[in-house]
This record gives sequence, C-alpha cells and structure tokens, in this order.
Amino acid sequence: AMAADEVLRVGSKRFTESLILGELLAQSAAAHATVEHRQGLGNTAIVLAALRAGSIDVYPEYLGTIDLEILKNPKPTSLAQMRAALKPLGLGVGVPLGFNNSYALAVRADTPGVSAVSDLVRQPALRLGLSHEFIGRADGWPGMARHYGLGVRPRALDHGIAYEALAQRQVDVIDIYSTDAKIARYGLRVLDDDRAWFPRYDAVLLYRLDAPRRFPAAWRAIGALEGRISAQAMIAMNAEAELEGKGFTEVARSWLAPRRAAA
Ligand code: PBE
Repeated sequence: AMAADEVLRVGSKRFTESLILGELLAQSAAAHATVEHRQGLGNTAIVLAALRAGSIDVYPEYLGTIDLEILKNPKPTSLAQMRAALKPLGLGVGVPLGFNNSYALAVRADTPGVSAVSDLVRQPALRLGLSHEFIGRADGWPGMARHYGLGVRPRALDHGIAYEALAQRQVDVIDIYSTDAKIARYGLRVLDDDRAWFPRYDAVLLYRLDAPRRFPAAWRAIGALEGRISAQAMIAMNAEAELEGKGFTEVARSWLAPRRAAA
C-alpha cells in the first residue's frame, strides 16, 4: 500500500460538538496509528462526500441524520435497515457514544404564550431565524412546517450566531441542538415537539467499512468510546469550548486524560 493509505483520517462537521468529537476520535486512535483530523469540513453533505470519496475514513454523525438526510428515508427506520442501506455504499455505522443531540426550536424565556411547537401556529408575528442546514434538510424546516401547519417564512442564519441574534431580539425563535451549552447560558425555553416531528439523533460513528480492517488497534481504541459520553458530559464539553473559550483539542485532551490514567 502507498504511504498515504497508512494514515487514519478523521473528519468533522463545522460546529463545536463535531470538532470536539473528531478530536476525541483522533486522540483516542493516535497511540495506534498515524492520525489526521480534517477539522470542520462543512455541512453533512460535504463531510459525507469526503467519506464516500475516501478523503476521510470516519466522522461523528447522528442516527436521525443518517436515516432521514443521508439515506433520504421518508420515515425513521431501524439501525439494521440503516446498516443494510449503507453497506452497498461501502459505509458502516456503529459505536454509539451515549447521547442524543436533537434539533429543537427555542425562544427567549420572556416570550409569552409559546411552550410547544404547535403554539407557533397562533403566533404568526414571531420571527424565525433558522440555520442554513436546518432550512434545507429533509428532517428540517420545510417538512416540519407542513407537519405543524406553520406558514411563517424563516430567516436563514449561521448557527454560530443564532443565540446572540435571539438574545439581541433580532429574531424570536431559533433552531437549537439539544446539547448546546448556550441553551442554559441564555436561559432559553426549548419548545416541546408536541407532534413528534423529530427523530432521535443519537451520536454514532459513520465510517468506511474498510477502516476497522486497515486500522484494527486504532479502531479498538476508538471503540472504547462507546456509551461513554452522556448528554450532560457532552454539554459540559461544549460549554468549555463555547463559553470558556477553550480550544476543542484541549477540551478533548482533558476529557480523555483521567480515563487514560485509569486504563
Ligand atoms: N445536529 C442536531 C445534527 C442533527 C441534529 C445538528 C447535531 C446534525 O446532523 O449535525
């Protein structure tokens, strides 16, 4: 094999949590292989294209995203069905990390009359500021608006500035990721998905099926992350990066250090 084949390449999407998880994978594997973390490549479509092209071997993904956005299933399916559909693409899914990171809508705590998504039907004056990917996704806004009978037109914004735009009253409703540290920081009210639009978004690894064969020892080290990250732990890591300004490399290193010492 060429030298380039000996490098295990980890990818990540362009948001804090994905970058931290990518670092956790890369640092876990580093004692067993030459590892490169291609950080924050872009949205789901871009990172998936990199995986399919072989420019990366593995990246952190979410089950509902694989099911509805990547495989374009109209309704949530089972893990076995997802595996069967991914196999012809040369891809596998596994190593559930231990937490769910769902999309949800949220408002400022002082917003009257809205506690569930269906309440938005009676509040057409509220201004929605939704992230670009959410507006374009199969499991995102267009389907959700039909599902709930919502006629309002959202403004598109970057998730990185959504919380600040909401706090500054430039918009009244944003899409959040349930493990975002800023939900608590800004004291937001997360709206109940009372008509059950969103699937589960359990964090997992999406990988090329040849990766575990090419890097057996590194893969075992990555596999040790299975079930180890609770939602609370993920929120705490996101907080270190987003609220305390720590680099995601450092956040991942501090999470791994005591576990390494114990191993
Ligand atoms: N998320 C929240 C997922 C979907 C739900 C943004 C973390 C993602 O596909 O990246």
